[in-house]
Amino acid sequence: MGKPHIRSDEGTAPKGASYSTKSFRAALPEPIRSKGRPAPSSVNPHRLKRRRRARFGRRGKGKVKAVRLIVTGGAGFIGSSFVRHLWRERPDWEIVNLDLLTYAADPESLAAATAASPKHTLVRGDIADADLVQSLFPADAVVNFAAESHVDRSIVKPGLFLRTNVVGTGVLLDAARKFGVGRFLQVSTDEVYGSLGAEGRCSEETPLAPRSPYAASKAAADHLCLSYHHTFGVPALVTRSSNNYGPRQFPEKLIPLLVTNALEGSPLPIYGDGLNVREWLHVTDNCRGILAALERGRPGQVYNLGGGEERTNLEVAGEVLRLLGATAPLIVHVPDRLGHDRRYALDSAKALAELGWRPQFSFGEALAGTVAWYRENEGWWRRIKSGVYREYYARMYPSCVS
Ligand code: NAD
Ligand code: TDX
Repeated sequence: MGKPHIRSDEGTAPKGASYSTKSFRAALPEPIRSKGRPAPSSVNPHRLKRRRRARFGRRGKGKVKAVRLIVTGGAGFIGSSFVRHLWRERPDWEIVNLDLLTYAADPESLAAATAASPKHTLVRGDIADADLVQSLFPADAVVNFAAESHVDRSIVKPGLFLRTNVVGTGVLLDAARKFGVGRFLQVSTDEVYGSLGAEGRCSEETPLAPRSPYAASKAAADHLCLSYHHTFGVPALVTRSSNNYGPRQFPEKLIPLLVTNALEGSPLPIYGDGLNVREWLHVTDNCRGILAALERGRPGQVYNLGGGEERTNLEVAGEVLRLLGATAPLIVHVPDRLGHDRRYALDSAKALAELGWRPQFSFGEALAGTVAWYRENEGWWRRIKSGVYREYYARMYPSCVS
């Protein structure tokens, strides 16, 4: 298969690597077996094959049925991008999308996918609601995006992060254990490794050292997933990506906040000295990595998905202003985030070696495409910014509000 088809609203032209479309079933790796359980004394390979097929591709009359996938948080920024990605790349998959539709959700972003693919069902509900979650099974696989995802909000109100990110993930794992799934993929973050100095990168072996309530809740969820694999044989695996950017990101996160503020002619708030470093990954590249891990990753494993492009926050702000041709001195230094992590950087060699994944978008080009998307979709972000967001903004950035 050639290059992925990427619609213009998903970013600018990819750098050019190709992406395999091996089918979910054909690409499945090792048979699922708990690390803790002894291997069967004699394994008949034909039986294994049958068992594997039975788990992943439930059979109809002589025909392998399409995969039934539970996606959680699939109305959020990355989750909805993943659903649209599947709609293009795996159109025969049935997707049950469980999302609480919090402030961060954008169900309209799924309208086109739903219209074009009747196999997508959006269920409004909480991943911590065990009865509801169990009612969605059986399923061939689960991909868990659902989370409270903003570090600043976790500093204001940590409890919600524990409930959704930790308890919610536990409820999903219990259901996966009870009903049996082919894969359980937990979408995680580079933040679980903690803060780096100027040098070095974190590999999957780096000990976790989360430093914000958000990061701690994600680290706890990662540990839970891997413990369910080790203890119960749930075929769980984890991807940890670096900072995502792209169209339809809620304007509380750095890049959409900078772009939309600049479009409004408002100040661009930069925390502290602005020299904190993040590694940027286009959301479509993350979705490609998640699908590759789902299909080709090994249960019990972690895969880092880093964009490979580090920038200080001041560099990002400068680039946004340049792309918009803004001449006014809009950058404003505001008080630093509590416990602000200095730098994140991932070593993503394992994802390249085992999944054949590497990012396709360059930050320069894809940031231009992202900025263009916000410029062309003013209605989308103005609607968000006119609601309760105003109160949030005034609370978080008092010095930027006149
Ligand atoms: P987001 O905040 O845009 O979306 C989160 C989605 O989860 C929303 O649609 C929300 O309604 C839903 N949700 C929240 N609580 C829920 C609950 N209790 N039950 C069901 N649904 C619920 O987040 P995002 O940026 O798309 O991030 C998705 C995942 O990727 C998260 O797990 C996040 O930790 C992880 N991640 C994000 C980034 C990033 O840069 N944004 C980087 C690495 C990892
Ligand atoms: O107004 C701001 N000013 C500012 O200087 C905001 C919102 C952020 N920042 C800084 C803080 C960080 O150094 O920009 C950097 C990026 O901030 P965020 O967009 O809030 O991202 P970050 O805290 O790095 O976390 C993100 O990446 C990892 C996502 O929000 C997480 O969900 C993901 O797990």
